[in-house]
Amino acid sequence: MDYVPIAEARNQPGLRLVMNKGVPGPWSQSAKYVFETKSIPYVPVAQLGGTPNDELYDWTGHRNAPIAIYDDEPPRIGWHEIVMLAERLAPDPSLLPTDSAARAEVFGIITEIASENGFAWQRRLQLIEGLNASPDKRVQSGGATLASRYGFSEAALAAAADRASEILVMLSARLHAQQETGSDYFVGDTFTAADLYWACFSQLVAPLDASVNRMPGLIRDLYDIEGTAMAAAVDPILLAHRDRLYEKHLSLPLDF
Ligand SMILES: N[C@@H](CCC(=O)N[C@@H](CS)C(=O)NCC(=O)O)C(=O)O
Repeated sequence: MDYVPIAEARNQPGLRLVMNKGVPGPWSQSAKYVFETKSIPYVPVAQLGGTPNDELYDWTGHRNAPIAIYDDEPPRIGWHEIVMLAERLAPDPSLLPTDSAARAEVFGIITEIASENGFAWQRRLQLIEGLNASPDKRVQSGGATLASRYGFSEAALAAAADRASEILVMLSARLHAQQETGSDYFVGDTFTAADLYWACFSQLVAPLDASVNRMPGLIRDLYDIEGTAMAAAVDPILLAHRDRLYEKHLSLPLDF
């Protein structure tokens, strides 16, 4: 990704998208694909995980990613507001069903995957534990920063595997039920934001192969759950769905 320096990006009109640099952070990757799917051009800007990002804070009031800044509108940081911005800028192709009940299902699914205390939140608590255990002081310091930003505690960590597994089981049950009705997608029979978010967040249990995902080895090892108690919750249908989504709807290799 050819990131544009903050000083340059902040004076430009149009869409600027701040993303985690150097790792396929799933919130950032999802935001990237949301805009890409709709062919909305953006200026890519880098956020460095686990660091203060003071220049970013000075511009947007935020230190993490993603952040979508459109013209002189307020920065958008949550997945929902980012999806809604994209839907406004380019309604076609829509990533949301036209039917309200189906839309509620899409939002509910992404909430379970990506919102506070959802699947990825739990996985991040586990990743932070891994970073804290590193002998490398810089890695440890990054872990400490993330711990303070994202609600790390021993009690939260202790509950993380069960909470994350429960959500994975819900997602796979849903895919099985959909398949029985003849659909290859989470909601209805078209590609929606729920599929897009799952594809990106699935990396947190099964990162894509190094041939299409050149992520740092340390983070890859932390993302990978093979051999852990959570592995049983990853029904093969979840990964088959993800693979199909990248094949049909999302560009590879991953770019970060
Ligand atoms: N605000 C986003 C979530 C953003 C988020 O959790 N970002 C994390 C992804 S791991 C991040 O940038 N972490 C690196 C850091 O805080 O330095 C949303 O609610 O959709």
